[in-house]
Amino acid sequence: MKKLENPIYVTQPSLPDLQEFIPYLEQIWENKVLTNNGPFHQQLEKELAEFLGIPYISLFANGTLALVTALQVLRITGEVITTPYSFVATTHSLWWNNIKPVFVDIEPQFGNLDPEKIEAAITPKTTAILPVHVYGNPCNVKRIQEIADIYGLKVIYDAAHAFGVKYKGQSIFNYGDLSVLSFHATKVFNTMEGGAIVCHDAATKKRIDYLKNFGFAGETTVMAPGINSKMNEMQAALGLVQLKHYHENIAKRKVIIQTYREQLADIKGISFLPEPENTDSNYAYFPIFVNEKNYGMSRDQLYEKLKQNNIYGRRYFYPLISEFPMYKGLDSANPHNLKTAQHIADKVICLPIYPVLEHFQIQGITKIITSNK
Ligand code: T4K
Repeated sequence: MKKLENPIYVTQPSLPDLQEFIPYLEQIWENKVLTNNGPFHQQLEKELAEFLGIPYISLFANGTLALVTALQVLRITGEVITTPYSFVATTHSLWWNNIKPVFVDIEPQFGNLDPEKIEAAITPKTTAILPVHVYGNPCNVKRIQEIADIYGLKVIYDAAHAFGVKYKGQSIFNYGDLSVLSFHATKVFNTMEGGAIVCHDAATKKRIDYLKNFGFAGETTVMAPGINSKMNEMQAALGLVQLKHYHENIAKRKVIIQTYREQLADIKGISFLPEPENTDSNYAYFPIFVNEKNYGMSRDQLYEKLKQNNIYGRRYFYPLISEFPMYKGLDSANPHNLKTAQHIADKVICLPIYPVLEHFQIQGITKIITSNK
């Protein structure tokens, strides 16, 4: 087996051949439109809507600003029910809107918000639910919508991990009132930094576009204190090229995950998530869960051992967001309220996964995990 000489990180951004990107750059230099709904921006919105099978999409500079804006689009206030098992940006978007996060525990199968625990957390101040399709695995969208309908709540999905995912034959972004995407370097589809909001009607799309451009609704009309969160032309151009390679990249990811699943299948104390039903996955992440008693080594010991061998997995999502100082004081951050989330967060390591990860590298990673002494 070839030695793992170079560090292997949890991910490596996919980039097209530079030569493929140069003509786009030349065009930007030629026409001098760098941002503000330029031609590549318009083209990428059009191509993404077709590619994903969604009615309307609005591009953003990054996923966090898209989340912050999505809450403003629907005028969300008061309290929002959300998950502690996510990247911190999910809850920060509430903080930036002066909204109180109310953490609800996750379900043990996929680590998504547990719909059966939502109702108990609803108060007269609750206006919305902000679940996350963690690792790109669909939330229980049907049950969440039922609860939202009964209580008159909006649903905004943090779909940062879920680019390209289909559930029951259609884009996962077609569920809920809005879905928020991230095109960060570490995502399956990247524009270096980038993001988007998916919505279902033209009027909402218009409002989103105003809000991401300072609130301008015309040369001299400002309809709200919007922000500047526009995607620029370089990002949009990169997105157009990336899209051409999306399917081949996902196919490679699929093979890598199949290999991990096969090679780690019978390791006592190591488990992983099942394949979600009725879902076309994007194979974005490969989390494993370490049961210290059965495996004979703690999650952190394995994490360190991998690092000593030049393998840099990540503990997504540890610590829970509810453990960070700015949220820890909330009633809903009480660990007794979040037992499943804590349990999963204490066991998880996301293993490296990216299209050019080579077979010998996967074997090297799994060999370290299987020889746990
Ligand atoms: N909601 C959810 C559920 C999210 O997961 C995220 C972002 C957001 C919202 C917010 O979306 P954005 O505003 O980011 O669009 C990373 C990403 O920075 C973050 O985008 C992502 N989630 C999160 C899950 O992971 P870190 O702190 O782990 O990133 P970093 O820089 O340590 O990168 C991980 C590894 O990737 C590095 O060790 C090496 C490799 N890498 C990374 C970058 C940035 C590269 O090889 N090249 C690169 O350019 O947060």
